[in-house]
Amino acid sequence: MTKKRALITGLGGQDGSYLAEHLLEKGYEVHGMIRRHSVAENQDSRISKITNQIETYYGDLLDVPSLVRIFQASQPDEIYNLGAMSHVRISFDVPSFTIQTNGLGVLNMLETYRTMAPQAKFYQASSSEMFGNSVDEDGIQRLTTPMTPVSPYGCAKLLAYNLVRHYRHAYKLHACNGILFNHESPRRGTNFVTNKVVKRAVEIKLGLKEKLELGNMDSFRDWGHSKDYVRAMNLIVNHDTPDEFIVSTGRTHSVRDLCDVVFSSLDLNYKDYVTQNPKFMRPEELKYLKGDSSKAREVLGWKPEYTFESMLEEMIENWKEKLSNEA
Ligand code: G4F
Repeated sequence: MTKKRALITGLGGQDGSYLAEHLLEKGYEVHGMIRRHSVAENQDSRISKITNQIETYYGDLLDVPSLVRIFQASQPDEIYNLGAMSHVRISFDVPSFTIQTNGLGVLNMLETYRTMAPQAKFYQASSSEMFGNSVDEDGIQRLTTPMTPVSPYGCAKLLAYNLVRHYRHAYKLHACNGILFNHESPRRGTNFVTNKVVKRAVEIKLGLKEKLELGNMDSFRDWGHSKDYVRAMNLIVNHDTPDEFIVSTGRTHSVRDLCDVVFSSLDLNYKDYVTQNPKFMRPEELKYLKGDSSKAREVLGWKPEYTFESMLEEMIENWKEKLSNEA
């Protein structure tokens, strides 16, 4: 039997790398787009163990000739568009770049898909940031909750979300949106709050650092594990009909709770170490996220394997292992 061919943009990121591993395990032929990084080692640090099993291409969502070349070479059956400017706070600093990459970049992907591989299935990495501060009366975001984004990142993701729906209806394409709530792992960048807190707490425990500076500690997030969420992406794209799905744990914690759990598990009190620095605040903050993923659970049979605590434990162990030689 011929193998299914998957094309992943954002291959070198947290989700791209876990998705590639998941699809290899499922017997796929995996192709992926990576962006050039001036430090070559950083370009493929998350995929170094699998580079000999996959095809990688340099490309960019804003460089249509590169997309055409990659579609021609990979002949995809499934396309996972995970490439993006993924940091919400930084999107306020580079709003134009963010709107171009996360909005126009998706249009470029959809046009290349429509013209070169319309028989393929398409997954778009949509985000809970699209909801902004909109929440139902019972404190939950669902597919019917209005979307009122509060960052350039969220605005661009909402444009992309609507483009995917439009292309599905207008051109009868199998194009899907996964609305993923926050998802983390040891591979998370250390400028996102979970891995920032975990890394610094372990450094403090080992005597390598003294303080942790954060922004808003009173926002709430629905945090899951990236490994669980990439499984959902594959289920979403392979569902009979192209559709929208929320992927979330249904539990929410504040940044303060996060600090408490992480520092306590190292026998430390976060209050002794954490200070607030306005530098890490956002001009407008999304205050609260808790997603209803019942459709993904019922229709796709998806459920997360990690809990908030087991995910953080894995991240703590990762930093203990990496940093213990430096102590
Ligand atoms: O970890 P964060 O930067 O994630 P954020 O902004 O929620 O975005 C992530 O989740 C989205 C899904 O909703 C994705 F679409 C997006 O790509 C990304 O993966 O911040 C989480 C919370 C925020 O409320 C932030 O204000 O933590 C707060 N926070 C407090 N201090 C901080 C810090 N965030 C960061 N990054 N750094 C801080 O020092």
